[in-house]
Amino acid sequence: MTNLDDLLRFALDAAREAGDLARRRRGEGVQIAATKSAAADIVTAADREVEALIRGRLAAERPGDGFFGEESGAEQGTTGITWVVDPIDGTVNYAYGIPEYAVSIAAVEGEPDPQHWQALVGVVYAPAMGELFHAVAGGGAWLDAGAGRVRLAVNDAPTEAGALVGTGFGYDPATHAGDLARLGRVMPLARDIRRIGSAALDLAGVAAGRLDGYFERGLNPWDHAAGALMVEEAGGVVGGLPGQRPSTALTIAAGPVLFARLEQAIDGR
Ligand code: LIP
Repeated sequence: MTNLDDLLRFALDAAREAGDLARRRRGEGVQIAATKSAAADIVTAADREVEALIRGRLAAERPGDGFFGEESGAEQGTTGITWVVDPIDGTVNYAYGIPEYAVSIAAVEGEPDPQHWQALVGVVYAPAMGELFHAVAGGGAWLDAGAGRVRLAVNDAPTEAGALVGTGFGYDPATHAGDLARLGRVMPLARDIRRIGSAALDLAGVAAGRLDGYFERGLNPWDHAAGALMVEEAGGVVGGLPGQRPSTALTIAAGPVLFARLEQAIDGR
């Protein structure tokens, strides 16, 4: 039987150490190490160093677990647990000195595929903002900030003004027309939108009630693995294409009432 407390303890400790490393490297100056899917899709030396730190801790403390990370790929484990890691989510924010970036770490059980896995714990740590979001399956979603710990809950009471909706756009300019058309279908539901630049913090924001909802096309599993659990543990709903879980095709997160409205608007039905 997997001990959820052990998983959470590892995730919190690793996220704190990794996030503090990212913040130190940011202060020393960011080095762009490479680009990936498009010219705007950058990876910094810190992304790689932070992921290596997390993998090193896993190898030492949980050697049988699997790994699925943005920068160093996937490695099958023997325990049925896989760690899904985005070392610095919001990499462009990080490169520009915008504080909305986060280390995202999730432990999932079963096949390491978002359509099939069961998320057990999720941690999203924003070191520049001193905010540590965390959730355990069946144990709620929480924010540790300053000296306090508060339980998180999604907003699910739509107001006459409309919903505050987070979203994002892909790195590939060829995808922007479709993303903007999708946003155009959502705007009648919205009082305004926020483009925060980190899916993990968008999802944590929905869980915390800072956003009423969020949607984005083009996310990778490491972008949403931890934040999706937080939204669900905060009383929200997370999905993708109709009847599906989050995927690269689409991620939607909101309270139940707004989720249904967002799903319908995005699908254009
Ligand atoms: C980012 C996401 C963001 C999305 C960006 C990018 P990264 O992840 O967090 O929501 O709009 O295109 O995918 O690349 O910073 O890990």
